[in-house]
Amino acid sequence: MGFFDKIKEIFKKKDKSVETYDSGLKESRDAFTNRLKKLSKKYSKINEEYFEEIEEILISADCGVTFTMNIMEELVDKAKREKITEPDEINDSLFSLLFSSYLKEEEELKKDIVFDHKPVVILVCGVNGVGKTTTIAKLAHRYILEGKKVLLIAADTFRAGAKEQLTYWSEKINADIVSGKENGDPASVVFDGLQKSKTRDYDLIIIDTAGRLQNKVNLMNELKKIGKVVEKEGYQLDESLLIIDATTGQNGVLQAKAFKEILPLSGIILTKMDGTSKGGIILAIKNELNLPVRFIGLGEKMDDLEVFDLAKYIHGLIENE
Ligand SMILES: Nc1nc2c(ncn2[C@@H]2O[C@H](COP(=O)(O)OP(=O)(O)OP(=O)(O)O)[C@@H](O)[C@H]2O)c(=O)[nH]1
Ligand SMILES: [Mg+2]
Repeated sequence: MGFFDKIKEIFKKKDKSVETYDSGLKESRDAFTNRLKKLSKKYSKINEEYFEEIEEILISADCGVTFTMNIMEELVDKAKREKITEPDEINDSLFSLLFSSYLKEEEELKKDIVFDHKPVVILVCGVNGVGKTTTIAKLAHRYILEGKKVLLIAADTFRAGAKEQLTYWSEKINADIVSGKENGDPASVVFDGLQKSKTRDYDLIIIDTAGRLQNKVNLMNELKKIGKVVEKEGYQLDESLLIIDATTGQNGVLQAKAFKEILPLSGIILTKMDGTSKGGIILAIKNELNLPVRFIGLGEKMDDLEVFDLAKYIHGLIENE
């Protein structure tokens, strides 16, 4: 059984989450798998040009140059070694090379938030407009539906209207919220939030932050100060999650490198996957950052956030071809 068939076999019964992946990955599917399929129809036997076209597809899917070059080398070797000449067979080998080594490794990785104490405290960071506030609302919504009590802290005091945006979502999803004055000290908003939390029994606290990487020193100080307040008040920062907008492609990888220097990250949430054909960013992140993708945003609705699952992701890439 080829790699494509194996993945399809896993998903004979589609649940809602598989459907969200399938519909959110439509653009990536068109740009990646469907292009590969067309390619295999165009050529009757593989040759150097065929490999060049595959390389182009990987690069335009934003898999990253280094990763693409490594994969191409392995693919050419494999074709020679196993005397593969059929385009379809090469495409199948490509998928195996791209994903199968990860599939095993992925199964052991922690993805969802672990609620082994109360409250779990999460800090969310990322540059302007990547989807921090919306994703926080989606995360909160997810756990509120599971019966958890959630507090949101609007520590983005920098951008006008940020507090109102989070307040809007908190009302929609029934989360409590603490916010402060515009241009006030973000750490003191966090302090206020933690005081409130001492009188209530929250399962989860999520802190929204301002995304100004342009001023790295300020941001670093701000995030450090937030971390200190959390500890001083007797809590621990359980997770620091970085939001990356998938439509920014390789630029997102650079942002992650910059944030990694500022604070220890526990993982990445990749947003707006539905609005891009550059699905290969997942592979670039895995290869260059050594940080797990924990959740993936596949649309603008509150339930369009899924725990990242590589097998579902691959299924989304190859479905309906
Ligand atoms: N299509 C799509 N849109 C998304 C997704 N996640 C967020 N968005 C949209 O991205 C836009 C920006 O989202 P915000 O949550 O305001 O981003 P932010 O990082 O908080 O922005 P700042 O606070 O200005 O730094 C909004 O219009 C969201 O609806 C997603 O997974 N898919
Ligand atoms: Mg925001």
